[in-house]
Amino acid sequence: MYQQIVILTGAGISAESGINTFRDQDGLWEEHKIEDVATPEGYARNPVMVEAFYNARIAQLHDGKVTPNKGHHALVKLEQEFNGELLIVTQNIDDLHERAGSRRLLHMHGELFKSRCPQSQQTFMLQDTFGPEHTCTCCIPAQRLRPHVVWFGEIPIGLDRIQDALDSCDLFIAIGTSGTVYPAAGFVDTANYHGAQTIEVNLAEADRHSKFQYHVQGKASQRLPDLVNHILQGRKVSDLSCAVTDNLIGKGDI
Ligand code: BJW
Repeated sequence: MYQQIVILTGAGISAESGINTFRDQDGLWEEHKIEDVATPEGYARNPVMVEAFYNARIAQLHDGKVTPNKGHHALVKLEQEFNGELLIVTQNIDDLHERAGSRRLLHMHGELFKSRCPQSQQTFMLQDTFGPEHTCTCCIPAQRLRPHVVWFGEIPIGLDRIQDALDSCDLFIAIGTSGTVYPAAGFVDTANYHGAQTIEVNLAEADRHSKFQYHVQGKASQRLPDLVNHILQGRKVSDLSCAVTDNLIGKGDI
């Protein structure tokens, strides 16, 4: 039985709820230049365009068709029924984990429904959408509120808490993330270093150079319910046979 689990989620877990990922076909980075919409420099150059990018994503989340999927719900079941420590670290800025019912959750790249004062760093719940009329109540003169998201070159949120959890976890699960963006992409190294079992759930096939010991290929919504049941039965991911293909590290091949 595991004692401490850390789960990292990425855009793939929300894909089946209708939210585009970043780097897959039709992903957000196909239509938008990263340096324009996901850097502080891009925002400084053209705040109106960046706000429009986030306002469109807010509108999508308000669309009644976007709801949490079975992957999000499986993680809620794990949180509610697992007796040990558990932390879900999400790179996603949507609120689908919360809507499903997850509470032990940390948004390391920020939250779409919050804004932040660029001077005091105080956060505010976003009432509506971003725009020049949205100013802070903490400074004189009032500052234009920016999206509460972590852009390239900025320091992610909650790294001390994440580091503590990774240092002592015995299971690390990464779900629906391409592992291209650091520091999140390096969490598996920390977990491996501390002796945790590490497993990835992804639509894509296992990468030959993957750092994960185990790989479950498939849609998060289809694979997570079984994986969660397996863990709640007190079994190790290393016991899985058909559901999990032992990855190269697990086999000692490399
Ligand atoms: C499914 C599925 C289904 C699909 N089921 N799976 C050179 C080397 C190393 C690092 C750097 C470097 N140069 C610069 C850096 C640092 C930089 C970085 O990592 N750059 C890389 C691109 C190289 N990182 C940063 O700048 C970060 N800050 C930082 O490093 O600070 C310094 C510091 C750190 C620590 C201590 C002290 C100092 C900040 C990164 C901020 C990232 N921000 C974004 C935008 C957030 C706001 C927004 O949403 O608009 O975060 S970028 C974007 O990528 C977003 C995501 O959270 C993030 C990760 O994407 P994700 O989730 O992995 O999505 P995809 O699309 O890439 O992958 C989807 C996956 O799902 C795929 O694998 C599919 O197969 C799978 N999938 N459907 C299961 N149904």
